Amino acid sequence: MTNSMDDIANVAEAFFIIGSNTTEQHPVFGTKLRRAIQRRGAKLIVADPRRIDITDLATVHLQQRAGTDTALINGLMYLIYEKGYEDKDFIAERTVGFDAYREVIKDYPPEKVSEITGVPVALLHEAAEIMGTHKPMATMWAMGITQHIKGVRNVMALANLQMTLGNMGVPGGGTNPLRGQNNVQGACDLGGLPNVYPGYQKVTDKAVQEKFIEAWGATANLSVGKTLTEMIPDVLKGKTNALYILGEDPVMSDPDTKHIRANLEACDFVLLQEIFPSETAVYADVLLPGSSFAEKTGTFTNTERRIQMVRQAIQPIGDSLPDWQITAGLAKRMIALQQAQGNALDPNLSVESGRFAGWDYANTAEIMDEIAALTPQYTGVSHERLENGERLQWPIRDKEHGGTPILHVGRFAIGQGRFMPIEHIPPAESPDDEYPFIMSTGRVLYHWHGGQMTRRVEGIMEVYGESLVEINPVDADQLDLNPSTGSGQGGDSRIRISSRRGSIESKAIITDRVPPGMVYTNFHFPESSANVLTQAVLDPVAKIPEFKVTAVSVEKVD
Ligand SMILES: Nc1nc2c(c(=O)[nH]1)N[C@H]1C(S)=C(S)[C@@H](COP(=O)(O)OP(=O)(O)OC[C@H]3O[C@@H](n4cnc5c(=O)[nH]c(N)nc54)[C@H](O)[C@@H]3O)O[C@H]1N2
Ligand SMILES: Nc1nc2c(c(=O)[nH]1)N[C@H]1C(S)=C(S)[C@@H](COP(=O)(O)OP(=O)(O)OC[C@H]3O[C@@H](n4cnc5c(=O)[nH]c(N)nc54)[C@H](O)[C@@H]3O)O[C@H]1N2
Ligand SMILES: [Mo]
Repeated sequence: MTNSMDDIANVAEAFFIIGSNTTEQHPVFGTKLRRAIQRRGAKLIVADPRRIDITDLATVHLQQRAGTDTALINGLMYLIYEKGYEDKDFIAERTVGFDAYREVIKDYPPEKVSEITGVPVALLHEAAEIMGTHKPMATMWAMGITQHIKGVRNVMALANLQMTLGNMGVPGGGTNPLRGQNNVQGACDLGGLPNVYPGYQKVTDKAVQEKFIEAWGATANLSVGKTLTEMIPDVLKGKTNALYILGEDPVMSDPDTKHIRANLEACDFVLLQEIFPSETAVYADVLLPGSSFAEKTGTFTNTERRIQMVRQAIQPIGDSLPDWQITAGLAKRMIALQQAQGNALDPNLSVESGRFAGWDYANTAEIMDEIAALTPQYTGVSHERLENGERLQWPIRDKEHGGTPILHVGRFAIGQGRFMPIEHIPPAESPDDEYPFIMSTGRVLYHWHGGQMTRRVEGIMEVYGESLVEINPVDADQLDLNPSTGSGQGGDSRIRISSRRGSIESKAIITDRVPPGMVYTNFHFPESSANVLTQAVLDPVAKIPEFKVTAVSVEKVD
């Protein structure tokens, strides 16, 4: 997030939530937003194909067809310019690329946008009016707009919107992706991406390479690596021979499960580091027991770039170890093995050669010192400061600096903000005669992804113990599903959902949360996981799969 949860909740005149089920999937922030709307009358615009909980509080709910967000956002900007709501000073002083972008927007008049998105013209006007007259407005999004072949385009379109309105670098504004996992922000910050070292320092940059070769005493890998969505399918292409999987359950979470299983099956060596024997564990040659968050000390970096201390509460269970100790142990053994075989790639690369290359950390505070030394955003961070209760949001320039709650104040990190001309493109699959429904996938409040953790909790299983697929009453009628028998809201109707990749069966929940023609499935239960149906088509830049749009057929199961 460019901004902080508190400045958004306290200052924004309006919120634009697009593609995020904020109250169910981000409940802490969701609660703050709910309060701001109820207590101080902040306006809310929600753009989501489903009627999620927070739409009850919305002034306007734009219920666009899944996969039409770029057209929707461009259409709103068309109207913002028509009414002269743009921030001319901001555009002139802080941005470049305006003219080419402005030309593209002229192609998105409301009638055309309404046809693509299914959103009535009057609602487009109403939303543009709120955006133009309520500043600052904070824009929030999550997987609803990124898990598409045009995920990056959607995000750029939102950046265009916020620059147009001058809502950048101010409290209550900003472009705010709501990060999903507790530490996904931290994992990205520290180099968990294939093209960067810690601190988003490019692997292809010569000066950066030298910095890390020097610090780690190691021969650095100088080329861009592969993303998760490329590594596993590369097994069957003969380009991946071994996988070290750490805290991921790809059999549940990657698109096109059948294909994932075939790749894992064919892989020469699969090493899995887990806290539970997951669905992926059956393919593991070796299973290493990691300790869970409660058994170790370290930090998580949350969605607003805040680095937070997490302290060990209990001793590691059984033979498990904190993940960093397992990884360090593996690294040391591999270095020793290379040396024994006379293959050390670099004379400095030895267990004795010093802390960084030797992996000889005494504790996670020492790891944080190394992070601070090498990662520009984390320069001022130490466990000591966090233990003293300092609330630090990166960038933290030095040991005295108090952190940065809002990014891009006065100027963008890259200098001038760049408008990008973004055209709408359709999703990879659209409904047709054979597969007439759009399936979208995501989460429910009660479960976490593949469900390894939440399906082990009795209380949760009592409330939500099996997969439920949302289907509209109009479609339920046509399929002759019976809402009145059985226990749940969908009665005991079972449906079979099929795509070009496979088929699952699930109980149906009949609800107008989804519009006619759309079903909503989750991937929390192995026996009816959405990913049996999804397709491994990727955004060309981010390589994120199109989890949010799949063409499917739906039948009643007797
Ligand atoms: N309880 C719980 N909370 C979680 C998680 C969990 O597993 N369980 N996972 C965490 C993680 S890692 C993540 S990434 C986040 C995800 O958080 P979110 O992205 O907020 O959640 P999703 O369920 O993926 O669905 C996003 C929303 O996108 C909408 N949507 C579907 N298709 C489209 C479309 O084409 N356009 C638009 N605009 N919207 C669309 C859906 O209706 C849904 O409301 O949640 C985090 N929080
Ligand atoms: N169809 C569809 N698929 C999706 C999505 C979607 O919206 N739709 N969303 C995608 C998104 S945004 C995400 S983030 C992914 C999530 O995909 P995954 O990360 O594969 O899902 P999780 O179930 O969270 O898997 C994490 C595993 O880590 C283990 N674990 C937990 N704590 C620890 C620990 O401290 N150490 C170790 N070693 N292991 C631990 C858990 O037991 C669990 O099995 O799913 C993606 N897949
Ligand atoms: Mo996620």
